[in-house]
Amino acid sequence: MNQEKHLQERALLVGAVHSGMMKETVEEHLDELALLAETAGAEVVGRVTQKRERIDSRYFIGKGKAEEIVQQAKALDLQIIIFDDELSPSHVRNYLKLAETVKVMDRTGLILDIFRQHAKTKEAKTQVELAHLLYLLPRLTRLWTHLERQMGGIGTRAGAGETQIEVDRRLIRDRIAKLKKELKKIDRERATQGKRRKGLFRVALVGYTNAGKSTLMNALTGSDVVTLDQLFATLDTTVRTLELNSHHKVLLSDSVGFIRKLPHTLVASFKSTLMEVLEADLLLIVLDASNPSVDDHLQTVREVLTDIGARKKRQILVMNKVDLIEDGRELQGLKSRFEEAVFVSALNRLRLDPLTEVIYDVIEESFCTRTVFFDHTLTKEIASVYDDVEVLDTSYEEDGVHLKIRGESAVVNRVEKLARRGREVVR
Ligand SMILES: Nc1nc2c(ncn2[C@@H]2O[C@H](COP(=O)(O)OP(=O)(O)OP(=O)(O)O)[C@@H](O)[C@H]2O)c(=O)[nH]1
Ligand SMILES: [Mg+2]
Repeated sequence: MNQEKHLQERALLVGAVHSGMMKETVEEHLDELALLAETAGAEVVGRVTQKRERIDSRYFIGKGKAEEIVQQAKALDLQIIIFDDELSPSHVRNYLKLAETVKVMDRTGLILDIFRQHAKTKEAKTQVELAHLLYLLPRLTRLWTHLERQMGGIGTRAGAGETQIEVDRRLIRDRIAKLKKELKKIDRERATQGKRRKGLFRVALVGYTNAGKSTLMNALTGSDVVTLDQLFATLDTTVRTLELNSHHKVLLSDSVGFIRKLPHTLVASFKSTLMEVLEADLLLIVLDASNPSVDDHLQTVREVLTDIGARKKRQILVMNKVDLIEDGRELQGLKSRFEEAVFVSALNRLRLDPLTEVIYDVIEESFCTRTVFFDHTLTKEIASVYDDVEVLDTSYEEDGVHLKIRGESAVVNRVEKLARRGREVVR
């Protein structure tokens, strides 16, 4: 894939303001968009906000304002205008005509751009390409060559007409089908790997991008996941063993972060990376406690969890970066608002013990240890036990094979039933 970067490109940001939105919220949203733009390699030169109650069908904002913004960008010699909202295919088309040499991009395009730049592994690259093509497909028009330049990613073709577009559409659809197939294969491989680890309790770090998930992963497990003061530094899933104490270990996973208005095509295509979250027994929701938008971030994380079907999982809130909160009253305020949360500093390795203790408590609540026994002849059933739970001890007695097992209560109960039913059948 073409790794187009917007290096040295100077950008103007545009945010739409709806009635009832606080001024600070608007600014915080644009701060985030600026961070996204900078992560993608652009230099943010200016910001424009525009009151909007409804979306204009041609230019998203009113025509007059749209023309004004384009003029302003040209006068400042900027190369790119970035909208904080997703533009429809027809908005993009209209801006291509209006803005001519100045590129017009939306938030989704920008996020996809960062993902394309940061994808390193085959899995991430496949997922990002799929998301990008799904985004591109409805946006193909007669202005294809312009659009291609604007959206990047697929080889340049001069003078493309309608026929060419049809050909391109078909090529893209074929490619989408192929990528989906590849991802299915990756899913299957992951499923077999997952089976081998079934006995262990699984904890997943989830949260807003840049909250410090990877830093926490490294602090807890001594691994070396890359951490950066950038958005979406992590796009892959890493799983490591975390020893809570000499008797208990869990599997801890770190993966891609979430963001407000995360493009739906990305959520859909990152299914295999997010599998670890879906299969976890416990989620640690990591938040940057020092960020003024922390409430919004939590809300977003919950929305994405709902979207992927993981909302009902057991959760612990982890308020990270407490070292950055200098005002004692502010910290106290947060602590009383988020009573259940564990406050830590992953970077300074502060208060990590209380966190591992909370994880341990959850395991104790939901896991149990029991001894079950199977008739000697039930070899297939006995083998299946090893797949489902942790076997702490095995002894061969006259009346059968005794297994001391440990696992989630529901699974342990199921194994016990299997043993009982098996013995009845044998008799
Ligand atoms: N001051 C302070 N900075 C932290 C803390 N934890 C993480 N950071 C910094 O925050 C930035 C982001 O950290 P990461 O661990 O990469 O965050 P992430 O949640 O994995 O982010 P993505 O993978 O990009 O979604 C880095 O510059 C870290 O050094 C902390 O407790 N205190
Ligand atoms: Mg990370």
